[in-house]
Amino acid sequence: MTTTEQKLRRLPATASVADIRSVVDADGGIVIEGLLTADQVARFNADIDDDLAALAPGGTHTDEIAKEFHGANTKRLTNLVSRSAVFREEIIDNNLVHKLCDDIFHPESGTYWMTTAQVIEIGPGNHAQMLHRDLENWFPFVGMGPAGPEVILNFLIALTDFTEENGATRVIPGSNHWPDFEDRGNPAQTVPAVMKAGDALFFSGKTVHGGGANVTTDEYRRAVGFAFNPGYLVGEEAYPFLVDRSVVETLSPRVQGLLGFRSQYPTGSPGLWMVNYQELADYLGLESGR
Ligand SMILES: O=C(O)CCC(=O)C(=O)O
Ligand SMILES: [Fe+2]
Repeated sequence: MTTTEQKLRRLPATASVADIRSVVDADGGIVIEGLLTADQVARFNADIDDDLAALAPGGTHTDEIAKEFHGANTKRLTNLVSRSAVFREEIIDNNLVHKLCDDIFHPESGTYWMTTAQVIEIGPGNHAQMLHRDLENWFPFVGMGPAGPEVILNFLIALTDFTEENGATRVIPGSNHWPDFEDRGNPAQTVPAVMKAGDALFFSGKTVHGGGANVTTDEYRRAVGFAFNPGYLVGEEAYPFLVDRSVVETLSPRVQGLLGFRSQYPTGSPGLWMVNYQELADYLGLESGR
């Protein structure tokens, strides 16, 4: 069980993968300070400002629970790959992001790709999001508890400073080890991920968390969350139908792979997401990275 009130640990983005990994394995999440530079944050914010302004807050889901999860005064902007060059060329091609995903996913599942990426802007008065584990999207893994494989790794980068008052993400350190993943804990067990813009909360799909309540009258807490699944799971966003070919051709091989423009080779499989048992990127005539 977690010790309540245990603070989230923090390391700079220059820390070793082994050091970051040991904190994530123990606590389920960590704040990585300075994952993005101030310049990257400013350029990414500029890329998405107009699209975000045009978006109305609140979920469009017809399912009431999904709508509640979205947040009444929360904006969620998806398909970021098409919207922002900074996102597709810098943020999801960041070396530390890939080193951490390689380290965690490669031994267990062999491969990973991006399941979703969204800007999440929590506005004044928005209630706290229900506590959850991100692996609940792939239900059978709830029953496997802490012994199950890692099925989602999430990076949530602050694009404005995160304070406890403006809705910093709440996390229950150690909940990645709880024996029963039906147990989502309670708000008193959570701690806020207080961060400067450019810092990232990196956490396991096994860790209980939720967006915090924004109790300010005039502050907007903005983040970009992007998450990865092993290549044997179906992602949340259907990138091959969203991202234009002309954009795909400008991307690095590893980002093409994240977005489903290359085949997946999970451990134990000769390949998934293939064309006639051949590499998808060859079929598409994309330069081969394998
Ligand atoms: O906005 C946040 O702080 C967390 C959002 C989240 O956990 C989710 O949407 O799955
Ligand atoms: Fe979540």
